Formats: sequence, structure tokens, C-alpha cells
Amino acid sequence: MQEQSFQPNFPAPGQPIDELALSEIKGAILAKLRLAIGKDAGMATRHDWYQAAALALRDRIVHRWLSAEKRSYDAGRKRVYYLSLEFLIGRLFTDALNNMGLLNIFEVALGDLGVSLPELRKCEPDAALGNGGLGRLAACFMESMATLSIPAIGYGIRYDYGLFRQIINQGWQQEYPDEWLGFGNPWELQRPEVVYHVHFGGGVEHVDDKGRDRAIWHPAETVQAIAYDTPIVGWRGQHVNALRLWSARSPDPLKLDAFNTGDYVSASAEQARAEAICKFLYPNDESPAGRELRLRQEYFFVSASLQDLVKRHLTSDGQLRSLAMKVAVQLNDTHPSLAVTELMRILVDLHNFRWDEAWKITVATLSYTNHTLLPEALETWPVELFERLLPRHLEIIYRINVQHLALAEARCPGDIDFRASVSLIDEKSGRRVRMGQLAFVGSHRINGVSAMHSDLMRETVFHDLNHLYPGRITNKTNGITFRRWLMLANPKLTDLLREACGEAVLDDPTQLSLLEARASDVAFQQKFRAVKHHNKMALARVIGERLGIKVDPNALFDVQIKRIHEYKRQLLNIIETVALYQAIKDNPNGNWVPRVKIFAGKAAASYRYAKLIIKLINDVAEVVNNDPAIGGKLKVAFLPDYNVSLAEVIIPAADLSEQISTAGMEASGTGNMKLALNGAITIGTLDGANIEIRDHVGAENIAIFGMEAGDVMIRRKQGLDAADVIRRSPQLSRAITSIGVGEFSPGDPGRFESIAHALRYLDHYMVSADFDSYYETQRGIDARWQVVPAWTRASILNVARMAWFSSDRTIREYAEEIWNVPVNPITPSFQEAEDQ
Ligand code: NBG
Repeated sequence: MQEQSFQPNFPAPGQPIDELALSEIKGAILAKLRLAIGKDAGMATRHDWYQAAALALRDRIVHRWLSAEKRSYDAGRKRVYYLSLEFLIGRLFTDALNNMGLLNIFEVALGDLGVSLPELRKCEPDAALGNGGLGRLAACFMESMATLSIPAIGYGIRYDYGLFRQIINQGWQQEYPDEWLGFGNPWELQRPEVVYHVHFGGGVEHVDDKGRDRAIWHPAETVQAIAYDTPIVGWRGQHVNALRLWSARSPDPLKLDAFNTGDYVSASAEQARAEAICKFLYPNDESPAGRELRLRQEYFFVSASLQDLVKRHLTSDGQLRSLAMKVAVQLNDTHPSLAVTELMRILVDLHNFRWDEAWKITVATLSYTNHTLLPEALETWPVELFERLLPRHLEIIYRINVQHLALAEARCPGDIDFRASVSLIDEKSGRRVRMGQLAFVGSHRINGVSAMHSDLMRETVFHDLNHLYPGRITNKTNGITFRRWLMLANPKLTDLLREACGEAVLDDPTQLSLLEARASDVAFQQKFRAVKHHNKMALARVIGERLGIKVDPNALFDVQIKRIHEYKRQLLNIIETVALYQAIKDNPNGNWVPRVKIFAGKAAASYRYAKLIIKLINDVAEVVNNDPAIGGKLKVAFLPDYNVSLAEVIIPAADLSEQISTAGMEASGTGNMKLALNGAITIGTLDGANIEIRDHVGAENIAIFGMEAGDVMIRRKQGLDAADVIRRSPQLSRAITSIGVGEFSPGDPGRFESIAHALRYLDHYMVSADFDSYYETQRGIDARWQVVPAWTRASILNVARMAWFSSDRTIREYAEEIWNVPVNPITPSFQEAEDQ
């Protein structure tokens, strides 16, 4: 893959390299190579050099980490614990170098040693411990918490295998294991001494203790959780936090009796059962066995994390009464909801608290972020499974529910429907525990991730709970870390911004507004376009290398990169592609804007329809890319194995950002922010954070189309047959017909019949209903693209006005309004002294 060359982001340009520091770093790298890797420079592979450089860097980070820890501890500062089953980190090497201010000096040092930093960078596998937006948000938040000097720990699972590797074979997605730990991981520090026992199953004994609700759990099974810490360094290296990931093992790893009789399989059966917990990032929960494993994962990481934080709190405070004053626990989605019951169990069963006091502490300590309104993503678990795996937790849930339903009864006397709707137990579809309700009831704040999403939470899924606990729901619009998504991904643009807005822009993104004055400046526009062109050349090379498709960097790069899902409507995009292709074919000499439609994203392994959409994109690509009749005016490229590193190449090269979800269905989006920050114009619906992006960049600098969330609800109620809209739209009708009869799949003409059928008769996601509006808006984009200064101006204004979408802003809001922890400003005066 073509990588950008790395330039110093600081110190300021032109500043000479400190020779002493340079030789120290060279020495450190060589020492690691010999002593930690056990190789001479002559024998070392590129990967050895990467490991050595990473370890030399890690040493420098660890010094800061230890002093940051000591400072927070001595000051008795409140800590944030971010519980998330997903952290989609990507690569750490250049991220950490950049934040430590060492990018330039390491590049020179490595160069002197005969190795290239951009080459070494490619040796690092992506840490893909997440599926998509939710996991990447957690990674951006970790970086921003460190940047803002908030003492924090991210807790999650150290999966042996991350998100699957996607291979496209004959147009179809295939999944392969992601062996990200195959060559070791230089960032993590194993903590063999940090081990907790996590229990499952068994029975509960009730203790008569004068109404304290205490019980003793006699579990049937025990698993050990071992900590691995990865330091996360903030911007300018002022603060370092840990990402603590748990690995599972059996306390009894090998049954010697069985082993000695030659029964090797049962000798390590317990170990295999324990290790299954951290084997891999959860795919889809379809089989019952898979479901049980998922619940085990959830409890495993919640229990280990809470034991760890309680222990830390007891060490510094000596008692748990003050927990909420010193600890804020953020639940990232419903996956860690068991924290509500586990904290209650720790307080009541293990530390003898009265129920009511324990409940106050729990609610004051916890808060919960909701990331989706899709009903299938709001977890529920069969009561029977809970009873078998977590009998004491089920009792606690029942006990919480009694109190909670009494409150509901007091609020709406006699209203059975209201009680059924807020209950922690769903009685309708076989008795099930509702994790969203549990997290809501056990948290003092519940937040959505964009203004619209938070409003819809109040109006829909949590309508009744909001009535019962008014004021708990709050909004925290997502953000992205500019260090990774601007400075590292787009060094050329960063340099231009430093030139135009001053060095302060690196610390304070609001300085980006200084670009406004330059938006129409001809010379500046030229420089700005040169940067985009450079990035497009790099992407064009990647497309050529990986797909063998030749694309023209002067064409409009139209980008849709995200998980493949019906509500995200890649289908709308590819049908528009088909319609455009047909229009070009009808009139090959028309004034067409050359376009490259770029797609990337993974479909869940069991999501057959989404996988069929991938196949359709690739089948359309095959026909369009090889049709000489359209003279190369349109190209389609599906880049396989989308991950953070690929995003870092695509985003800086995008001209047009596709954010076209069915209105009301995308909670926020964060890719939309990354693309706009890098100067892409958004074509999008009024959904999620698109609305706030429009409010910031200005309605004239974004292309909004389609139905609004309210229209969607009304149309769904009216019935979904799309025959009427298709009849009125000859282009849509023709595109659907050609897909349905197999024009793009001549070898298997019936392949896409189901898609054509769904578009005609179901259209749950309003693809047909929104088509005309989308098509017209795309032609408006064509017209705007041809007026180069106006397009460039809009693109510059997007960059200038995106500062608010920094995850530093988001984290500051969480800190002030949910966690109640102080935030330190970012100060460019950066102390090296602590390294000593
Ligand atoms: C996703 C939403 C996105 C949102 C991210 C981060 C899940 C369950 N939800 O719209 O779909 O940007 O969360 O909040 O991954």
C-alpha cells in the first residue's frame, strides 16, 4: 500500500534536530534490537526493527505513564472507567510517536539506521477489537481522555482474534480469522499479578441478616481474568492512561490425572472452555451456544473490571461509601449492563451495605451510552439462561425490578401497559431480561450520541422510562480525534493548515475558523486542491494495486465506507450507480462528470442480505469497469478488508462523502465527521450527526436529500409497497429491472431477484422511496463539481467549520456533565523533564 511520508507535526518546521537526542534514540532502538529481540542489525527483519522501535518508544511512554499515575493517585483524583466490549484501535506506532512529539526524530533515527519508518509502520497489524462505529468511538475517547489529562482506564477483552479479515472471492465476502497477535504485541504489558476470579453458575444461599438482602453465591465454575495493559498517550505526551484488556484462563489449566492416562483432550478441556471467552470478538448471536458465550464474555469483563476498580478505590479511600465521588463508570452500550447488578452484589453481598444505600451508590457511579435505536441491537437474554449462568444476578434484577415497578405504579397508577413497558423483564416474547432497561434504571445519566438520536430516544425506545425518570437522558454528540483523523491521516493538509491558521491549530481546532478568510483565495485554493490531488493519487495507487482497476485522480471520488447494512443503504448508492451507468450509455457524448464510486465495509458473517449487496456492488463493478461504451466516465471499486488503516488512506482522498442512511436510523455516524474534516462534501439524509454537521458547515456546503425521520415513520405506517414511486420513476424502474433480470449477473440471472422484489414490495429502508431525490441531488453534485472555485470553497469551509466535532469537545462534555471530573487544558508547553 502507498503510505504518506511522515513529517514532523511538532516541533515547528525548520527546527533542527537535537543531535544528542537523536543518537540516544538510535542507541535505544539498537539496544532493544539486541537485548529484547536478540538480533544484530545485520540479521534483523523489518518486523524486528518495528518491534525494537516500538519498544524504545514504549519505554518513553511508560516513564510518563508512571508519573501521570502517581500524580493522579497523590492528588486523589476522580477516575473514569470506560467499559466497552469493543476498542477499534487500529495501529498505535505513529499515533503514539505523533502524540509524544517524536515522529520526526524517530524517522530520522531509523533512516540513519537504514530503515524507513513508513515501511515499518506497515508491519503493525491493526488492533481490530471492534466492529465499527461504537468500537472506534471508544478508541477516539481513550485518546481524548489522555489528551485532556483525565485519569481513566478503558476496560475490555483481549480477544485472541479481532474482527474477521474480509476477502472478496469472485465478488463474494469470505471471512478469515484475524491473527493480530501472531507476531506478539509490543504495546501491551502483561500483568500476571493482576488476576481476578470470575464465577458462573451454581446456587444462592440466603442469609437471614435483618433485611439486608444479603446472599452467598456458591458458584459452580470459576475462570481467571488476567490483565494486559496498553498505554494510551495523549496529545503532546502530557498524560498517559491504560487500556486494560482481560484475558481468560482456567485456574486448573491441566488435569494431570487425565493427561497421564493419555486423555489429552479432557486434560485441558477446562482451559479450552475458559479460553473460549476471550477467543474472538463476538460475531453474530445466532446459535444458542454462541449466545451463552456472549453473556459469559459480558459478565467476565464486567466482573473483572469492577473487582479491579473497587480494589483500587479501597486502596486509596479505605471504604466504598465514597465510591461515586471518586469513580465514574461509563457503560458503552448495553454490553456492560451487568455492571449494575455486579456492583450491587459487591456492595450488598460482599461489603454488607444496606440495599438502599448500595443502590444510591450504584446509580450515582454508573452512566450509560446508547448507540442505536434498532430493536435487534437492544440486547435481551432469556431468563432461563440467566438463571443458569448468573443466578444471584437474576435475583438482584428481580429485586431492583420490585422497587422500580412500585415507582412506576406510583407514577401511573393502574397502568399495566406502562409497567410492562418499563419492566426489566420482557414478559411478551418468552421471559427475557432487558439489558437496555437495566442500564437505564441503574444509571444517573443516559446519553444518546447525536441531538436527533437523543430526542428519538426520549420519544421512542425510552419514552416511558424517560417519563419515570425525567431528566436522566442527555445528549453527547460523538466526536473524532483530530490527531489520528487529520494530523496522521492527512499530513499534507495538516501542514497547509499550520501555515494558514498557525501552529496553535494543533492544540486548538477552533483555530480552523481562520480558514474562512482564505476560502475564496485563488492561491490558497490551488494549494488546497494540490493536497487533495496528492491524497487521491495515493488512493488511486491502492485501488490499482489491490483491484487492478485504473482510476483517474481527476475524477470525482465518491466514497461510502462503513459496515454494510440495509439501513446504511449501500443499495441506494449502487442503484444510483446503475442508473447513472445507463444514462451515460444512452448518451455517451453528454457532459458527464467522471466519477469513481468507492465502497468499503464488512458485512456480519451471518447477514446474508448484506453479503448479497456486496456481491451486487462487485457485479456492477465488473460490468461498468469493463464497458468501453462509457469511456471510463464511471468506475466502481469495492476495496476489501476495510479497517482503520484503510480508512486513513481513503478519507483524505474523498471528494464526496455518502451518509445516506434511512432517516431516523443512524444514531450518529463518525465517518461523516472524518470525511467532512478532510474536505469531502457530504451527500446525506437528515439523520444522526449529519444534521449537526449541516448546522456547522452551513446548508449551502452540504447536499441534503430525502425523507426526514417523521416522513419515514408515516410512510411505514401507511404500508410500504413502492410500486407507486417506481411507476413514477423511469430511471429507478429500469435500474431495478435490469438488476432483477440478471443484466449484471448473466451467469446467474436470478441472483438478485430477491433484491428487486424487496425494492418493489417491501422497501422497509425507503431505498425506492428516496431514489429520485437522491438521483437529482447527485446530478446537482455533478453540476457543482464543474465549478471548481465554488466546489473548493465549499470544501475548505467544511474543514474550517468542523472543529466542534473533535472528540476533545465530546469528552469535555462527558467530564463536566456526566462524570463530574475536572479537565486540564492542552498546553503546548511540554515538559521533557519527566522523562528523566
Ligand atoms: C453505532 C451507530 C453509529 C454511531 C456509533 C458510535 C453501534 C451499535 N452503533 O451511528 O450505529 O456513530 O455507534 O456512537 O455500533
